[in-house]
Amino acid sequence: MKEKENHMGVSRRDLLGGTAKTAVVAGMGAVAISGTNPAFAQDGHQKFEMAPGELDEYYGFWSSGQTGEVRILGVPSMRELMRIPVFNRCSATGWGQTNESLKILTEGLLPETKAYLAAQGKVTYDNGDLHHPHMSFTDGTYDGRYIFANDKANTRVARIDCSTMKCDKIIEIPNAHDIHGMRPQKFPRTGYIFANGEHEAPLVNDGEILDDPDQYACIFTAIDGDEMKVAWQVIVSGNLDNTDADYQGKYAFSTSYNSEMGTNLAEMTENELDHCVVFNIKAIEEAVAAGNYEEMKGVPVVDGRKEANSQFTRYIPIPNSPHGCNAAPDKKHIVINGKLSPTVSIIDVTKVDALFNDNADPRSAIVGEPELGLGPLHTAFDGKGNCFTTLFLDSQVVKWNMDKAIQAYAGEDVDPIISKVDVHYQPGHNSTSMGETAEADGKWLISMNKFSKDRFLNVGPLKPENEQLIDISSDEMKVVHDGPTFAEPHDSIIVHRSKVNPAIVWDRNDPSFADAVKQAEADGIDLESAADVIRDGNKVRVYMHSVAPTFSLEKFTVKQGDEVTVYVTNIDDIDDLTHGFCLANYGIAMEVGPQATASVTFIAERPGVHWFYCQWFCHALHMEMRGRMFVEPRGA
Ligand code: K7E
Ligand code: CUA
Repeated sequence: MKEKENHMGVSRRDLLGGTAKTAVVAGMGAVAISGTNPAFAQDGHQKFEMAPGELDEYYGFWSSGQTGEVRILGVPSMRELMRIPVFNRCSATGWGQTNESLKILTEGLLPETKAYLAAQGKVTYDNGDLHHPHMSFTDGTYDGRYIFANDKANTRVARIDCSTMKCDKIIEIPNAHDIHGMRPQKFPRTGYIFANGEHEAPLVNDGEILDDPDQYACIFTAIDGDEMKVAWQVIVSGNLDNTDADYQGKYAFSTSYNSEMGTNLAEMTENELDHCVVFNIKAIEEAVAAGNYEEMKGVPVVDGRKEANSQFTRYIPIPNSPHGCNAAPDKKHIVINGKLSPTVSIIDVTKVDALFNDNADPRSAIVGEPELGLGPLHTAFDGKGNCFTTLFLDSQVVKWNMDKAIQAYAGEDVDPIISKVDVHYQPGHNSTSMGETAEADGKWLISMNKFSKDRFLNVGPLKPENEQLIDISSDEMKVVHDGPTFAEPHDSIIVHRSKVNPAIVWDRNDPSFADAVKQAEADGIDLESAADVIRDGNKVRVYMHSVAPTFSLEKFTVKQGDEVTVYVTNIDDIDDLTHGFCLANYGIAMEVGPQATASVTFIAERPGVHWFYCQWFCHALHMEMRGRMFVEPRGA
């Protein structure tokens, strides 16, 4: 586990007195993960409204779909706390423009992608489709190190460092197409990130094979989450959708639709049964260690297709085009959500060994298949034996009991369904507090609904989506809050705040600006006291530091056509004192957090006087925090 110093100095909050201390006195300071806390009780349901200054019990990490970022919300208040740019271009922070972010956005791209982008006059993509943010695990629960997230649009996986809450690595996945389902290994630790390539394509996709779907395949990928490198891949039959890992560290499970391997809707939905692919991690690791693989684009690839009959995979038939894949906190069951079937299928992981060792009938691992309603997509858990499944077509969430579903499947006359609640409208993912870990605590459920329709003021043809907060502390689920959000939070996780411990200011040794530190050393510059301009041919490096409300350089001069790099080091060392550097009419703006260095490179093609200013409000004299760049015209 990576440790970072948190600079727990004097904070503005401490100085302001009041709220934080009052909250501690009221019992919010150190919250046990389970049990009833009086600070969170409210008439008839759990308390979800936070008074001004009150802190939430949980961090929510939200995807944003085609927006490409990760969002942090406070749960249960549903207040949006922060946005973390990942696959998108962010005007406020300079993500996608600063040298530090461009390094992260470009270093993991494949050579052919770089060539494609270069032909577009770009160095990186500026869109993404981020569906699934999930935290790293140690021993079956969140460990607060990282958030991982997929990009379905451009086949990438990103990592967010939870000490800074900034993206620190992005890799493109070779051989696969369009990463969709993605989950971290739960045990013994993360470990691997399992990532599903959703769309099938020729294995060598160089144009040699085109309209010949028989030669297409899908790829399952295991990424080393510490190194952010692909460890191995498996070729599979059918399209891969969602995935999850067991609590034993033995298997990963992926839902797979289109077992027909069709390319249009009619073909893809023909079969009544599709499947869940089970990946045997040890068997794959042993084959890779023994050299029994094919290397493709530098990655070991093994053949786990149905017809290959290997020890790498098993295919459990599931009705029909299954979607969500959710490991229960009982550490024993995996719930596969039927989508086009009104059922979910329950896999008992203790019965999976026999599928590999004794070639048992794959369906023998199914121990329950309750019929829940129309369009089951995803299931979450309360840690008390109950499950919550979204019903897309019914616009409901159904609460059902795992044991009773298993008893009913065994022939007993019991009804596993406990209750249903209407949600508004068409839910996709749902998530419960700590629900994808062994520490599921059964307090809150978020239903992430694809349509809000009439729930909010009309804002034109494009409407927000609607995430509803549901109190699940009793058998009757209560919708207590509507939360409109912009496109498109597929998925979220709700992490107890005791698991997350972000830094207050940046660590001067943070690797994200190590290149700037190295360049400054080579130039003989001390970044923290810099006010220098270094000319190196037609390259100019401008070093300045900021301390509210000033930049250390009020002006600097370059020549038209120079390649200019501006390095700004924010030496303010207290919380919440971010500066910015915005160079007007040059299209440049970046955030510089306390104790961080940020840099940006541009060609000074515009002669004249150009103001730069701080665009993050930092001080009563923030407007005065500015300076001039003089650009001498060519030939002057
Ligand atoms: Cu169901 Cu991309 Cu997780 Cu959306 S996927 S709902
Ligand atoms: Cu510095 Cu605003």
